[in-house]
Amino acid sequence: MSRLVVVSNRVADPRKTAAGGLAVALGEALAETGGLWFGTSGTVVDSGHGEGKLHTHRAGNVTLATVDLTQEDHDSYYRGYANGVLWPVFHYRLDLADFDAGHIEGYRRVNRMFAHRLRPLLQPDDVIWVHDYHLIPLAAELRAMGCQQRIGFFLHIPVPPPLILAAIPAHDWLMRALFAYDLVGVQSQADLTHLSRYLLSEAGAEAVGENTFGAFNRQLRTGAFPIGIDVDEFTALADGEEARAMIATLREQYAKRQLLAGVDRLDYSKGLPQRVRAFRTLLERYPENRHSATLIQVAAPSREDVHAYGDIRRELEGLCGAVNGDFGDIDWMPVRYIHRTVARKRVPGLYRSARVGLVTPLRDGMNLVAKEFVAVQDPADPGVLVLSRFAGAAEQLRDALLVNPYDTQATADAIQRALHMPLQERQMRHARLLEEIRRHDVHWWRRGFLAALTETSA
Ligand code: ADQ
Repeated sequence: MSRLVVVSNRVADPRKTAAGGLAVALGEALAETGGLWFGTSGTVVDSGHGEGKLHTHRAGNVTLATVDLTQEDHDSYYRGYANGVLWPVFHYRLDLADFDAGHIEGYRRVNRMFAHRLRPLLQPDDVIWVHDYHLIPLAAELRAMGCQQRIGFFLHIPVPPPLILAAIPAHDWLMRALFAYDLVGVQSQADLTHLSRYLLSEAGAEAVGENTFGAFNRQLRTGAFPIGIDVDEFTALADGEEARAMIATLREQYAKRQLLAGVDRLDYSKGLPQRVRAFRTLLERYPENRHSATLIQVAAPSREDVHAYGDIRRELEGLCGAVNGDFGDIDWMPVRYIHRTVARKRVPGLYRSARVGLVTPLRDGMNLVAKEFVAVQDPADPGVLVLSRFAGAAEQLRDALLVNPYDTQATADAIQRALHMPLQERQMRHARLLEEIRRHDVHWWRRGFLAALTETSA
């Protein structure tokens, strides 16, 4: 059996619970064959002080290999290009992209440096699995150094329509690099359709079979592999001490209220201002919810050195303050906004205490919060998931209340329906959602991807 090599921007020690479901699932796959996980260390060093220095350590039979970045590389590769260009464009936000030419140079340079550091660690029959938009050109760099192993790529974020992708200066270079992979996986059927149309119309590729394309003397297989969660790992967290303490506290403090919960990174793709506006509209149109409905919105600080992230923070704080000022009372605060990462062990407690889970991104590759919310509900008295139709998860979670987050009134109406949904309907919807997330969990995802990658001819 071939050894698995995982490459991602950040590396997590799979044995630590804080690492999360994805790290646990990849860690499991790595441990099956003994493997290597390669990425950045998270340490930023001054130029000339050991940039690209490789650190390795063992975690069981898995080797974690990480490299340091210089401040300049971090600014151009990570902040400038990956998060300042690719993240907004792939989330349909051309208006937020900063196409400064210097960033793409850094992105190329760092991907080349990764390839140089990784190459000596590789064995001839390794299977290499590269993750996400930070590393699109990595396989092309490895191939240029003579690597012939099977290499697969999974994109965690959405694929926009071809003309949006084509607005990226040098998009042809970027997307041509995909042909160095044997398999490219995306989250949803919608993403797969966009990718196929791009390859045919912009990259001059030929369809040579189902979801298989030929160009630049190579064949590329593509597929939709919707990522899931580790349902058992997450429900075990819900039964843990921290989650139970959280449930007890919330139950005591909000005994007479109905809780709505939102848990996100503070990112413009997550639709947070739109969500607070919908909640405001709920209180305006359906006054029976006043003094009762309470939104707890946790927004983890994220990429604060990228300009657009400061703007979204200020907007959100203003909107939450206005709802509390206009509707709150001495004994009731409609919105509790927390700008913090909540410990992973406590998150299930918040989900489980909520009557409604609000997952309303403007665009999202998948959105694991939606699946986590479903996983930890009490089947006898479950909360209701209100889910954006623009999250990849909406293709699978058809029994959620699907909303268009740009439509404030319709979203408020859906929240009203969720808050007042009869028990039987809640149970029925929840049972179907739970079955879906169990059937298509994170283990199913990684097995499916790796099986498809192994089938490709190296
Ligand atoms: P993200 O954009 O980070 O991931 P998501 O899928 O929702 O989004 O995962 C977030 C994870 O972080 C969840 O496990 C959640 O519990 C946790 N989290 C979020 N906010 C938190 C907070 N304030 N405190 C504590 N924990 C918090 C990217 C893509 C997604 C895709 C995933 C996986 O953008 O579309 O689903 O990768 O492929």
